[in-house]
Amino acid sequence: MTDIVFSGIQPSGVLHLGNYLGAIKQWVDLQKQYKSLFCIVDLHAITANKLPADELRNNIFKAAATYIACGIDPKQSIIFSQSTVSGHAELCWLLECYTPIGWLNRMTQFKDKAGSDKQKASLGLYSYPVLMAADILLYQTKYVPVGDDQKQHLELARDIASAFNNHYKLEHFTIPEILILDQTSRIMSLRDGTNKMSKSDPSEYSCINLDDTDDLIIKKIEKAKTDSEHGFTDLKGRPEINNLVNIYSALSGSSVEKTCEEMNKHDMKYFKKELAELIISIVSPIREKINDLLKDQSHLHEILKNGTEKAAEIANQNLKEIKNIIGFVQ
Ligand code: AQP
Repeated sequence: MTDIVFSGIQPSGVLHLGNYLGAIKQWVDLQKQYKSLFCIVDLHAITANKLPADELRNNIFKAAATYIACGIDPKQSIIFSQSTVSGHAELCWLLECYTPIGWLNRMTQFKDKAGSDKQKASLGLYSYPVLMAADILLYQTKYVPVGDDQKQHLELARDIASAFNNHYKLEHFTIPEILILDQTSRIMSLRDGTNKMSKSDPSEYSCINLDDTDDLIIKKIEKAKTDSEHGFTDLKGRPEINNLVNIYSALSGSSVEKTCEEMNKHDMKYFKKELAELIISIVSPIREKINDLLKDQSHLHEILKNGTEKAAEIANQNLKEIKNIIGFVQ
């Protein structure tokens, strides 16, 4: 059996440069080598801030368009939305019954996202990592390409898979492995280099969205927080400039050392101009392709429906085996 790659992004907003560099960029390469499923994880998107229905629907189509615009080929990979394959929610319930509450209490993302009043957070936000484990284990996934923030959730998915296998003394679930790109595993906010770039950041200038206009990108980079008086010799203790150099180096393919050496010959204004141009050279063609694809929503819908059919076939077979192992009469 060929190894399976699975990953997903929440349609909780417009996808950004962090999503691209931390996740999607490696999906594009992996799809050539492995059977790949790229999911729009809409069930996850209702665990915290619930968007109006029309906005969520638009975000789902936009996420599909973004995957394709970034280079995911629907002929090669399975693109679909999570809520259209009922096996995700079904397996989530089954796995919850093998997951001790103590394991969930350790999850730092819940602590961050629940805010100060945890009693008001939804049960869905609390059990989010079990749904993520179900997403992965449903397809007997071998590799999960994600950003650094998902490391703890992936460890939990491995623990849950092992707990199930050990309980029935068999090797049913493939134990998934995380794939993280060292350099770009955590792209930080342009306004605060200690926080990750995030769709839900209230500051518009914290994030480069993949549908930003060229002018907006220039503005966001001009406004990006830096400490211009220090040059590029030592980046230690300078999270904002470190982040910008990291983005420059990831997009240009030049090492951080080389980038610093080159930029040391110039001032911060020059660096920001070069960085904005580089980002535009990557984001502008993506934005144009997204806008093009969005003109034909029924075509995007067809791609998603086709993906659902293929994903459900794998999921249903696995679910049948899991239910049989547990002892359900079907
Ligand atoms: N800043 C980032 N740097 C590197 N990778 C990132 N990812 C997200 N932000 C960064 C990776 O993108 C994939 C999808 O993440 P997600 O959007 O489903 O959830 P998230 O990590 O919670 O992202 P956001 O932007 O912060 O969303 P909201 O604000 O809605 O919660 C994952 O592989 C993630 O690691």
